[in-house]
Amino acid sequence: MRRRRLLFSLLLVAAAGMGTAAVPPQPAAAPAATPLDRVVPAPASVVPGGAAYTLGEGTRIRVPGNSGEARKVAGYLAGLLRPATGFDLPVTTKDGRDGIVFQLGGRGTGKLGAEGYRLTSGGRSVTISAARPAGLFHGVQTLRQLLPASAERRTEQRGPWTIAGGTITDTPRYGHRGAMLDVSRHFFTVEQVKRYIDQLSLYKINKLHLHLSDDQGWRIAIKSWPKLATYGGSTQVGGGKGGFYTKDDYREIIRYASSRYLTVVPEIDMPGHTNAALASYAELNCNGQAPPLYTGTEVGFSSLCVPKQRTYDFVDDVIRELAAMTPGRYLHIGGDEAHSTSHDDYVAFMDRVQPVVAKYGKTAIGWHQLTGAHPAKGNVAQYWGYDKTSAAERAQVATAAQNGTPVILSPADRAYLDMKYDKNTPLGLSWAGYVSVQRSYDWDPGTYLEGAPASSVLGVEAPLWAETLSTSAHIEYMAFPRLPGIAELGWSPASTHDWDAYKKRLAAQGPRWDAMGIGYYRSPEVPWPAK
Ligand code: TNX
Repeated sequence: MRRRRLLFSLLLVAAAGMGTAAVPPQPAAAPAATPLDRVVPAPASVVPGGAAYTLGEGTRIRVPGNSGEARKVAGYLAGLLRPATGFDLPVTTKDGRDGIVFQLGGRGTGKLGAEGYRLTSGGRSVTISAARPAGLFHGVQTLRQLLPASAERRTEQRGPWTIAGGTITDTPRYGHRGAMLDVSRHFFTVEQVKRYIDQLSLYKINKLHLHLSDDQGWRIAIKSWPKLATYGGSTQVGGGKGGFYTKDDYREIIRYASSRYLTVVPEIDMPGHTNAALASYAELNCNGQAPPLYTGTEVGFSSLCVPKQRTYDFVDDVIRELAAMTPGRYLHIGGDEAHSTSHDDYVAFMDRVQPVVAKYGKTAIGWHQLTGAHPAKGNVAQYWGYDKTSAAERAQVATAAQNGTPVILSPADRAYLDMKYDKNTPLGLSWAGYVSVQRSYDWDPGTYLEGAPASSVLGVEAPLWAETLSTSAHIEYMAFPRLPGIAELGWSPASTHDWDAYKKRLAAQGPRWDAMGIGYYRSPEVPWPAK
């Protein structure tokens, strides 16, 4: 690093000679450190106080003990902070009381569970303790937000890199904090998915649901039915060239997600939303004729052929191959908007498909229409109703929840990131109404679905459907600033819920997104600092 410092000074001299500043002028007084509670999602407990800690040229990241995983998280943190600070930030297994200290296991960490952490900052060190590596990782996300936003830039910035003194003790409200990306309506590359994964992990999201098949495209290679991907994946909404993930691509997404402590939940939507599959194999159609590929945005016109045995050969092969590639416990089988499948056929289909998921060792998640069939024990319903969803339909989901079906909440008029913010939003849809930032944040997952016991709620998920979205910039404009609100509903205790306080914490994220190159929607509901 010394060499880089020297180079940096030379550049400064050179720049001074040209009459331009290489770095912004130093503010008269260093800005106050970020208060410990200005974090999204809100931590469960914050006790501020004591001296602040400032990172310096000699700061080390200490990972005593021999956990390779903890060392990886430390290396990840060093990689995040080196560019802006210009510090070496070596990761060492040497014990010591100064620097950034990771403590895995040990005294007092038992209560932190699988994902919780404690962050203690003061004087000569900031310590992150956790029972499990996921907790260290989430603690790192908090640490990032306590540093100045410029820490997120990829070029050297001026400090100071000060973290306020005190202790945060933090564990999640729910174990399931998801985001869904629709890669079917428009295909997103592995690189684009990784970029979104990095953004999700900032807010402690721990599930990435990939909507891998729909009418417009089949996006995952299946060896026993190769044309699903090569033909069924060859287009997208609007008629672009589409694409699909090879098995290696898919494994790379899973590897990357798990390095950010997210589990991938793959979805094959059935029996509706299957035009891409039906177009690829004539034998899957009741009339034996393959329809053309589809590039529009209508829903509800396609169905697998429920009475045909070949359908179940297909389902078995797809689920077997997908299960073999997927380390997580869940496979999502869709089941929404099967408007071209009769009710009896729908029930018969779900009765045959759920045991296949179980046979390959997985738990099925279905969109909440699954509760109109016979959800198998342990299988999960994902509620995506909205304010116009009938009382009967809500009651059907609530009754299933009372009878033991766990529920993930994705109410479309709250959690759907593809809904327009208001009438002027250039992207997105509005069938569930406009979803402002406040509306997406201001609800309680514990009491939202009347009649569903609070204990049936596994957590929340923010789906992002991609009929109108085809670039990372589109994803980011719709996800930010609403995604952090859904993440907070999943992580933070209900007692922290307060829109007026939340919008100020959210506003402080704006400069971070600017530093990261995330083009968010500057909603007038949020008091963003001036740019
Ligand atoms: C409904 S939500 C759908 C999707 C659409 C989405 C658009 C759900 C389970 N089905 O097919 O993409 O609306 O907002």
